[in-house]
Amino acid sequence: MLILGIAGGTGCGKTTVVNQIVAQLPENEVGIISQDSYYNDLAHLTKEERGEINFDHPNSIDFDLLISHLEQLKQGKTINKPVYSFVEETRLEETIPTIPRKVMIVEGILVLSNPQLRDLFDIKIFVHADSDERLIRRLQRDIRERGHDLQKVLTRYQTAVKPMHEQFIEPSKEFADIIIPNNHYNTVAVDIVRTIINDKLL
Ligand code: UZR
Ligand code: MG
Repeated sequence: MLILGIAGGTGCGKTTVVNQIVAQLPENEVGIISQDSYYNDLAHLTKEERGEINFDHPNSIDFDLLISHLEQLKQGKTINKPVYSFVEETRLEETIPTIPRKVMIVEGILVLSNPQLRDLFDIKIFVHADSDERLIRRLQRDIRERGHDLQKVLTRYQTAVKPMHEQFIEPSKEFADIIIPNNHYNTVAVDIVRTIINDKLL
């Protein structure tokens, strides 16, 4: 199994990069695990209480579960991946059975910040986009897809997203093997990563 870790700040284009890499590979050879699925279970809190949570701090992620799932996949076992709802801001009851694939991609803002998780990656990638570019993308996405309003997105950006980015995400860049410049969609970089994967698959 080849495990890729893909990190980068909110709105840097991680999801797009992952989708582009995957699109060119044989469907049954790749699996994707998103850090977003592993937010702590907050079912015991009210919606108001959940609104107070700092979702950009490493403590908001169940890294133990993510690491144990990855280890099980490495051993050839199927895992039950949790499902997180961004609208409800909590983990749902259902899980998704996820089988091990030759290539597993783990993506999320903080996946290079956790030493134990980082150790499981064969290739570590950091996707870079400037913060103004990322804020624009974040605004568009959260309003369109995650049911937030302009004021909520901006307040969260100032109080949590930006400070946590500076404290935990940006410093994790130094652990990357490859840094992808992604202010504009970067086809060449995606081709390079895909070539590396194909090379390892053979
Ligand atoms: P990406 N996030 C939410 O907006 N709502 C939640 O319920 C849980 C997380 C955000 C989180 C982080 N921060 O910045 C972002 N907040 O999802 C990470 N607030 O996702 O890498 O796709 O931007
Ligand atoms: Mg994403």
